[in-house]
Amino acid sequence: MSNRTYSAETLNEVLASMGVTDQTSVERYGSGHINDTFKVETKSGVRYILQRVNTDIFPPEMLKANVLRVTEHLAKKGIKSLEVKGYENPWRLYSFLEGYTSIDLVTKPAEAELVAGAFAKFQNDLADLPAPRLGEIIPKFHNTVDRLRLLDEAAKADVKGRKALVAKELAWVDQRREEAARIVNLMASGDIPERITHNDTKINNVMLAPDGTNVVIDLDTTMPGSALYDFGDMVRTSSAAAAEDEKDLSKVYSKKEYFEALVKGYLAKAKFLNEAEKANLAFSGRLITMTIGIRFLTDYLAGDTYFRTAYEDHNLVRCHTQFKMVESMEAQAAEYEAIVRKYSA
Ligand code: ADP
Ligand code: GN1
Ligand code: MG
Repeated sequence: MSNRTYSAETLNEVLASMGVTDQTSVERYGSGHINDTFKVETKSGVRYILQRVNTDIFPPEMLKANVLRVTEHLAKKGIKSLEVKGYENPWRLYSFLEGYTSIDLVTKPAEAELVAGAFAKFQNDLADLPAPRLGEIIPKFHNTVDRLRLLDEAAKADVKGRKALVAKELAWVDQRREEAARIVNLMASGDIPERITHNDTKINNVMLAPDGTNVVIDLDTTMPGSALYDFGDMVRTSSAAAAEDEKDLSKVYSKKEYFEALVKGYLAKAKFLNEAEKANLAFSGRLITMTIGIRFLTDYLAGDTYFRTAYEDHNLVRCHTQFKMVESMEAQAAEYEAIVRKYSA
């Protein structure tokens, strides 16, 4: 996705429509791949996060309804969450979470434990959200079978003539197709229940404060899903030894001590998990990491229309890191399963 630019006039008009007129600066912020995020400073010292939702990806009205329901539910329970100050589609304004920071990479096991606990608590806090069912913002979001279908379509269409460049990557995927349906099938059979899940449990979607408190942000994909999707994406991002777009693959692997901290932090708070969910925790890390890698590869083949990229091969670089992470998890599968058993006992 190309970076959209907005004139100062547009940004000022948007802010005025949400009651903010004393801004001193409005600057691009964060490292998300989808929305356009800005930090707003004002004369009074009050700060905001202004976001333009990517409407090519999100159905804006459903998204607004979901975000308002989730934030209001959490607020009612006295749980600190994003505070919506204005929402005029496709723009919205949040209070800036003062004193909190987000990180892109775990550097100590305690951070992984904290993040896993934060997402477990988030799932628990939303378990009693009154009916109706939350809108399914992006259907089949983590459905690996469907992601494979989309990869096959993109390879067939080959709009950028890049298929020949990724023969090795496509063969890598082919060797792993068999396991793609496992979670989808367990959900269809009812062995794994549908829950309200976050679905984008990247480490930078938890804001951390020095006193150990945290706030789960980026609620755009909070919708019905599987707890395993959330845990799997935590393993992808919070057990990683290097950034999602690290080019030196010798630096990319899944760190066992971070994985253990994730399991410990998650199981300490996710008391609601059933046996089938627990039995697939380690597997979910491999599956979701492969799935996100498939999505990067698909976007590379499709001409980089979905994820924001900073250079020509960015999506392919991201695909390589994901596949390397999967290989690392595969190599440690027996140890990872043993860790899950240790904390499930
Ligand atoms: P994206 O969907 O593009 O990932 P996010 O909602 O995660 O967008 O926001 C991007 C980044 O902006 C976050 O990782 C975080 O660092 C920062 N951010 C988002 N909301 C807030 C907030 N309310 N207060 C402070 N920082 C925020
Ligand atoms: C996107 O918006 P952001 O950067 O938090 C994507 C996730 C991917 C992630 C990969 C709506 O998340 O699914 O896992 O990039 N979000 C959407 O870094 O597709
Ligand atoms: Mg984000």
